[in-house]
Amino acid sequence: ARRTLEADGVRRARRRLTALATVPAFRTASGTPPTTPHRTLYDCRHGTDLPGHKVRGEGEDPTQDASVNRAYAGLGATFDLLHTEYGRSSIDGNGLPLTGSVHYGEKYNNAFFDGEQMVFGDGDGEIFLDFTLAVDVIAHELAHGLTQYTANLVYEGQSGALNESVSDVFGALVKQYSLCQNAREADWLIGAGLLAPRVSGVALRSMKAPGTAYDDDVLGKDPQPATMDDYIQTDEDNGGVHLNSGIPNRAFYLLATALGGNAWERAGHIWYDVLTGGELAADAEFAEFARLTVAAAKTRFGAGDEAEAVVKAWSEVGVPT
Ligand code: ASN
Ligand code: ZN
Repeated sequence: ARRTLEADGVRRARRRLTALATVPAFRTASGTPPTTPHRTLYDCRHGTDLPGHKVRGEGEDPTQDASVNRAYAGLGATFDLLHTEYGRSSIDGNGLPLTGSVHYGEKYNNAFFDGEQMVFGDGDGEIFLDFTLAVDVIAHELAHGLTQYTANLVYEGQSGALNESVSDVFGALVKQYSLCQNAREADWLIGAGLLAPRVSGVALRSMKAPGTAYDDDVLGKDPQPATMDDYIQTDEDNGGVHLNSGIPNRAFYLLATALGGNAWERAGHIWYDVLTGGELAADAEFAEFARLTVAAAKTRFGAGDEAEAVVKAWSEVGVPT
């Protein structure tokens, strides 16, 4: 049987997200949201108690632990894109402190956001390596927090696949932003460098060509569909949220590369506007999200190239607008 990236702990954690509203916001003395991040990193020392032992606070020097420093930098890069490009202070828009824990569990083959913080496993070294190695994976987990505070997409079926896809989109944008890569230079891979050397593959997922990221004896073949024709109906993985996300992922890739330039500028803005605009239902299906991206493109850029390119991108993956 194929290994699944879904972890029971993640599913449990996702169910207690209602507690989020009680997380206190961090404010500056003046009452305005901060323009710099407030990061705290913890080391689980291979246990599963969260958050673990505090190892690096905001503004503190790098530690001896590369996982800690990579997570610290990845959280910073995500804060930076949100703030600089979208004018948002942290994932809640109000300077929420960012917490990450590394070395979670023994050879833990995943990373997740538990409703309050990011958690990163070391990987088992056979299939996956340390999950802090990929900045897009760090940003992916943090973007689950962004979604939680905004559209709050239900983690099931099509809305769950949109939730996953939004995390991949912001993961890719943070990676491109931190590498200064435009849409046509980027590889559009999620988690490149995370697969152990013995695995035949290049990444966890490909937004450009979903279904082609790996093909391996142990891991199986990348199961993601790239169009609605291949949409997967399944009871596993909350209705295939990590599978069907390939469809909106590819729509974003098609839009960003058709427009050219930096993906976080026009394509990213359109997606950000839909996610945060208040019109997207928590249980939205692909078609509703798609329709709202067309409307957002027109609102932000007028009825020109952008809106037309949005319609074309969704149409290529079989989603009506
Ligand atoms: N890394 C996965 C994610 O963020 C964890 C999960 O939900 N299975 O989607
Ligand atoms: Zn995810």
